[in-house]
Amino acid sequence: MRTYDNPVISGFHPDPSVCRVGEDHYLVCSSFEYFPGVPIFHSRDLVHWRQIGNVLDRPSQLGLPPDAPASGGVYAPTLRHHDGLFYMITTNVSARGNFLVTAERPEGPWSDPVRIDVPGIDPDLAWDDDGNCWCTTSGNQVSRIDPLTGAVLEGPIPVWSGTGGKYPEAPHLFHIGEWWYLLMSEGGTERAHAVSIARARSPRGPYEPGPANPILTHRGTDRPIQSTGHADLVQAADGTWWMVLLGTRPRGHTPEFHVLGRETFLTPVRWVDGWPVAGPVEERHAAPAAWHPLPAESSRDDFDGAVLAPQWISPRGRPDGSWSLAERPGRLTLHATGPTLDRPGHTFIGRRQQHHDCRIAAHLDPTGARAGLSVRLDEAHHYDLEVHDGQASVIARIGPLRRCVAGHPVPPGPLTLEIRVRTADVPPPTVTRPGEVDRERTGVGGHGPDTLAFSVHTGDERVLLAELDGRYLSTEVATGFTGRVIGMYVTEGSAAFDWFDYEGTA
Ligand code: 6LW
Repeated sequence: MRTYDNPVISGFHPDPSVCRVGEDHYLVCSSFEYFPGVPIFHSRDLVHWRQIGNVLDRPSQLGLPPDAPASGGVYAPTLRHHDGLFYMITTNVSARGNFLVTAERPEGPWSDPVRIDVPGIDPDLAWDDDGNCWCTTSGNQVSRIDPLTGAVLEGPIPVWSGTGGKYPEAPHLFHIGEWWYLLMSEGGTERAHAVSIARARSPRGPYEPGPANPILTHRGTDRPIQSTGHADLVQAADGTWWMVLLGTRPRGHTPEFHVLGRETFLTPVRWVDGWPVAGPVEERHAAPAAWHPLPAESSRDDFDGAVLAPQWISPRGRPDGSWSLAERPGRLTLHATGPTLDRPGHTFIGRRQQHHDCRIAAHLDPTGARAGLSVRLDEAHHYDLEVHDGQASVIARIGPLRRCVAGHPVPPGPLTLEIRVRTADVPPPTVTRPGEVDRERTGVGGHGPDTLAFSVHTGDERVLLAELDGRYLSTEVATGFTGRVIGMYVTEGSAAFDWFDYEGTA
């Protein structure tokens, strides 16, 4: 039997919403304070996904204030296709509230935003047979809107409060046969997260709760996938039904830490007596019929293209003048815009950490700059491997504490920086010449979820500067809705990155 492994989109990719057009599926996720916003993926089989762009790729569409807090910005989106047009509706909690954009092609270009003045977050769109557009938001409030002008024509009508869990949210309304099904989540996005359902003959209600709510939850279990919820439904071209949802994979000693953010999982759905039944979500399931593997993508970006690949993101924006692929062709040149990674406004271009075990390396010319690689949860939680003035340093920022934990002289000119992330039970790497690693001081060897090892290559030599406990770059410590992002930065002068390599192991 052919199987697939969960998550189907790993790393910080929460709040998935999916739609199908013919044989093609498209999926979007939340992006919070990062630019560009709302990554969009394509798949033929719901298992293998390729990012084809970002829906909100113009600063004017995104409207992120420069001081938007971490985990502010763009919350859960819904993606739908209706009458030849793609619709993506979401909430910018830091600026404009609920809005939608449309496109003829999922790759874009997407329109300018149309504001929808409905209360709540997690907006959903559904159409009835008369062409009315129904927008449902958290608290399960249903409004009839004009999606082209944003006018609210009726409502909001509060239709169902769920089964009693906190935060009834993530509603999605589906017209299936004679029924309108309201799929929603409750219990909060943490370990008690659950998916429940109700149905009615009309979007306005009255709604009858499902007989087996919650229809999916992992609360109180020792399953490796936790916090399952915020789900969306899709029917594949062969008639089978599937659910995409978010979940986490905590690691380490109690209370356990998740470091990759909330990820996107896929699970089959059965219909029993007119109600969908889903879960539990396994690490491995029988695959959908339309098996369609993708060609392997290179893990290395040589910065040879004219545009940045869609996985590269920056906190709050990427101002013109702060970066260039043209200035030194074949290199990504970064110019400092802020003096510290500890506050918004700095120059950082990174990608999501998508594997518990991975190796990240970058080759840069730091001459005259203060630049390096950083693993970040937010401005108050990051580990940096930095080069400045003939010295490579490892800096840990954990909440209010900032400390340089290691330093090593480096010769002038280009060099390679390397970060290895390993789940905690994997033995440390062997190095050509160990630097000074003070395990007591850095906390490695405890019960954290993983270990981050920071090295610098000069010529043939690799010098390990420090190993740090990964728990301080987890959501349980930092709080919030995002996950680890690893990237290149400069906080003084300008630095040119020749390549960036991300290699994940299962
Ligand atoms: C999102 C809410 C949730 O808006 O977390 O897990 C919030 N669900 O539905 C942020 O992702």
